[in-house]
Amino acid sequence: WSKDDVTVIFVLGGPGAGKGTQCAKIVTDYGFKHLSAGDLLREEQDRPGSEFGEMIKSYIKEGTIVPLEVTIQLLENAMQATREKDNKSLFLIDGFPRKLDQAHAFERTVVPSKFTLFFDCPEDVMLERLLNRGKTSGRADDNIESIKKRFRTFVETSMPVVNEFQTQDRVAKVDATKGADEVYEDVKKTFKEWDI
Ligand code: UP5
Ligand code: MG
Repeated sequence: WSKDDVTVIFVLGGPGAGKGTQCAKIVTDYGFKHLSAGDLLREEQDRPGSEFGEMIKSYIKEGTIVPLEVTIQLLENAMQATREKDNKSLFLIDGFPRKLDQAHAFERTVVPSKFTLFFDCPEDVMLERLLNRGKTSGRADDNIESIKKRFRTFVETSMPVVNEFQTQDRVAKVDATKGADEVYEDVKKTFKEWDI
């Protein structure tokens, strides 16, 4: 497939900012395919026979970033499968890129993103959401120790990605502290501004 007929929007924001929640809403209204890098990594971790299972597990628990080759390959495979099956060319890439090397590699070797939808949320709000979700999510990283590590990685490793895109005027920032429906109203406004 040609890069020219693919639209990619990166969806970034801290752990628990509401990326997955908002992506689900966008999908129902705009016909995007939602690809969560975290979900793809968790699937790969649980896939019998995966050579990366143990490695992914430890990175996720420690809240650190899995080496880019693995994540980019999973994303590319999922994009390819979507193209073949659904003939879709609009992708929301959720929770990626969260390190500068990933951002550069993806935009060079796969396709440049149109812009980044960034959900801005303070840590106290994210913490409350994650602890609450942790009661039922079964996610190995929804506990206080892992959450603190995820916050730290976000600030030190992932915010530089947002800041770099910002210098290129390719970030749309949305306040993620309000209720999910109110946040989504702002997402819709943003999409209009970006001709989506
Ligand atoms: N909620 C959502 N919106 C709300 C709102 N407006 N008001 C009140 N409550 C709201 O939401 C989290 C919780 O908050 C839910 O209970 C929801 O109902 C509620 P969710 O939409 O799930 O937030 P999200 O931002 O998607 O949070 P998530 O925990 O998925 O974010 P992370 O970025 O931490 O997780 P992800 O799955 O992307 O990554 C996990 C790990 O995978 C990373 O830590 C890393 O180790 C690894 N990873 C990589 O190594 N490389 C990658 O490229 C990607 C991931
Ligand atoms: Mg998520």
